[in-house]
Order: sequence, then C-alpha cells, then structure tokens
Amino acid sequence: MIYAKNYECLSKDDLEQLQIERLQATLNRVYEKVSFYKNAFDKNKVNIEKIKSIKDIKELPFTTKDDLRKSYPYDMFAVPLRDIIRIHSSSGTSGKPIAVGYTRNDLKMWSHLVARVLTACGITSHDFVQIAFNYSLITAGFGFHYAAEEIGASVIPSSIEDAKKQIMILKDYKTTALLSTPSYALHIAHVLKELKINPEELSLKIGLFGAEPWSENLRAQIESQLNIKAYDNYGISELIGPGVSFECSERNGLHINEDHFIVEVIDPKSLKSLPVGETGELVFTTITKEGLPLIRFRTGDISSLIEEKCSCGRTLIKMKRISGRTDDMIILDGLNIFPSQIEEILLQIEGVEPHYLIILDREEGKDFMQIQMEVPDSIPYFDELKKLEDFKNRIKDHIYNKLGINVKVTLVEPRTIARSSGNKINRIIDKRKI
Ligand code: DLL
Repeated sequence: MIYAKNYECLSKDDLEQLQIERLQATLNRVYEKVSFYKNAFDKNKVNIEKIKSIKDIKELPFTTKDDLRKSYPYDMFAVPLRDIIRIHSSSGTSGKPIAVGYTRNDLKMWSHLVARVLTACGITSHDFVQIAFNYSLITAGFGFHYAAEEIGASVIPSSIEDAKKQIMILKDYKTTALLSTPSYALHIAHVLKELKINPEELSLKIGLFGAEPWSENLRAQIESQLNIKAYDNYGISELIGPGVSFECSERNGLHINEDHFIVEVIDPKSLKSLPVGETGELVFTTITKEGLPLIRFRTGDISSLIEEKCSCGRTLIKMKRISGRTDDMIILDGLNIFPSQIEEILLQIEGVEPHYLIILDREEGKDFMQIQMEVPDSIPYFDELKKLEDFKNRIKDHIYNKLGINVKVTLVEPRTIARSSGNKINRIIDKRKI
C-alpha cells in the first residue's frame, strides 16, 4: 500500500519540477527571514535567482549542527515565535541539544510523512500500534503517535515502560505492530524468552524500528525472536524527526520523501558532491518546512543512494541503511571502522548474544579495541575455562579475518551489559578521549 501515490510515484521530471519550485520558495524565505542564511548567502556570493535547477544546489553553503547550536534556541526559526506551536529537541547524544520548532503546517506535514512510513510497512487502520518510544522532547514518540492516529490505527502510547509491562500490553491489547528502537525490541524479545512466552502467542506481525544503527543480522534475530517482519526507518529531529526515509515491502534501501527533502551525498573531507552509488555523508535540504527550514544540512550519517526501479511502485530514490556516523567512525591502526560492522561480524558467530560494548583505549601510546561480551548461556560461567578461551579466540579470529584488526575480547557474566531502556543505546566507550 502507498499512502500518497500522487507524490510517492511521481515521474522524475515532475518530481524535479516540484522540488525546484519548493526550493526557490524556501530560499527566498530563509534569505528574508533568517539572518544566518542572509549572512551565509551574502558571504558566499550566492544569488538565489540563479538557482534554477536541482544541480545548482551545490552553489549553496552547508548548514551544520554547530551552526544550529550557535543559534540555540530560536535564532534560526523562519517564522515569528507565535506561529510555533510545538518545540522538540534533538536527542543530544553528541553535545548540546538543538531546539526544533514546528508550525501548524509543519505538524500536519510531519504526520503525513510518517503516515507514509507506517503504510509502507503494511500498517493500516486495522492495526494496534504500540509506540515504545519515549514521549518527550525527542521526536520519536509524538512523531509516530499523530501519524498512527492519522491513518486510523488504534494507538497504544506505551512509551518506554519496563519490558515486562510492554509484554503485558503486547499480549493483552493484542498489539499487531511494535514501534521502538531495534535494541529495545531485542530487549523485549529477550524478556519474552525469560518469561517463557512463545512469540506465537502474541498477535504481533510488524516491527518498525529506527533512531539508531542496526545490522541485517540484528534484523534477523529480532524477526525470529518476535516472529515478525521488521522494517527500518530513518529521520533526524533537526530535519523533522522520523519521516525522512523508510523501507517498503522490498526492504532493500529506504525511500526518501524527496518531495519534502532534497538529498545529496558528499565526501565529508572535500565536501564535494558524490555520484549516486558512492558512499559518503548524507546532506538534506528541507523544501516545505516553515518553522526551521534547513539548507544543505550535514547529517554526519554515512550512506549511499540507490537509483533503481522499486517493485513497490514508488519512484522516490532510496538510501542504503546507515552504516555509521562521520563522528563515531572508529579509526584504529589507520583503518576506518564503523560499530555496525563489528556488530554484523559478531552476530555471525554461533553463541554470541547481541549485547556487547566496544571499548577503545590506549596502552603505551598504542590504541586498541576491546570487545566486552557476555558469556553465552551454553557455557556455564568459570566452569569450562578451555571452552571460554576457545570462544574468545573464535571472536578474535573472526574479527581479524574480516577487518584485519587485532582486538582484545573480555567476557563478563550473562546479563551484565546494560540493556536498552527504550532510548538510544550507546555501545562505544572511547577512553582515548578522556
Ligand atoms: O532518531 C528520529 C527518529 C526517531 C528516526 C524514530 C526514526 C525513528 P534524532 O534523535 O535527532 O532523531 O537522531 C538522529 O539518529 O542522525 C542517525 O545518526 C540516527 N538514526 C536515526 N534513524 C536511524 C536509522 C531520531 N534508521 C540520528 N538507522 C541520525 C541508523 C539512525 N541510524
């Protein structure tokens, strides 16, 4: 099912026409209303009259998180504060938060975009949608809530209650779709197993997960443990929240809502645009937002674009799932490694539980990576030293074969590594910076 066929299936020419009209209107508005953009355009000698095609977007300056931080809280809003009717903020996982203001039209548009996301993974008015995201300053809870109401689903705002309560709700309310971070879904699956509840006793069919990086292997684990089909979706609060891109039934890349966001991929070092298919940093320009319009916003997220006909019928371009961030990229022995690569490799090893910590440290001037894992249930703790040693070596060798790096592996008691509480989970401790 497609929520907005007239926009999600536009021909390339029609889409470009719509984009350029919306871009020009946005540029005029930000130049007039936001002093940051007036200064930036003047400084870079940008004549907005000359931006006549989407390709010309390269002439425009970038906006960074730092620019937004410097204008904290309201300096980059493009409307008077009386027109802002909701304020959220970025999750602030890396630094000071950023205030995001929405006008009435922004909120309407947001619900519409997230309704596309829900529809693409098969959620309809017949579904019971359990929203296990935090309802707070961050965008996830409210973003999904109003969209699920818009499509007429029965909305269960369970927020981030403890996993046992989530399970009680899943069972009693006959939830059919679970929305959460992937790590929280995994935690719920784990508690379900502890409670000896067979997932087949639940009515759950669909999982819609996002807000943090996850791998194909993690998807497979969540799907088998919860007996569902799991879908990825991506968004950023500065841009709107959830609703930027989403998987369809093909689950091979995330369609970008291009009639609202113009996407580019750039080389984060040279800042040059990269062709479709090449991996780099995602950059988005909002072309319909009123409260906080952003021009060439550098996300710090690493992905690439996929331009191919999708069997779902949407013509919206797709992006690959996020492989990491420019700023959580681990550099070790000159190699660039993303935490998602480590996860992908770990989960290929038999007996490995998807709970781990990556600790980066320095000893005698040499950086090293330590991976902290839990002893698998299949090896009774301290009982079988040889088996534990073999298990550690298997992990070390596997990582060395795949990535060419030597890691230290330490084992801790089962269930001692922090589980997701519903918020984004941090699996990296970089002691080198401390
Ligand atoms: O996480 C919005 C969101 C909520 C998206 C719920 C999807 C579902 P922020 O808190 O501003 O917004 O965090 C944005 O989270 O730059 C990515 O690094 C990361 N992120 C979001 N979705 C994904 C995803 C929300 N599907 C930051 N895969 C982004 C990987 C993701 N990373």
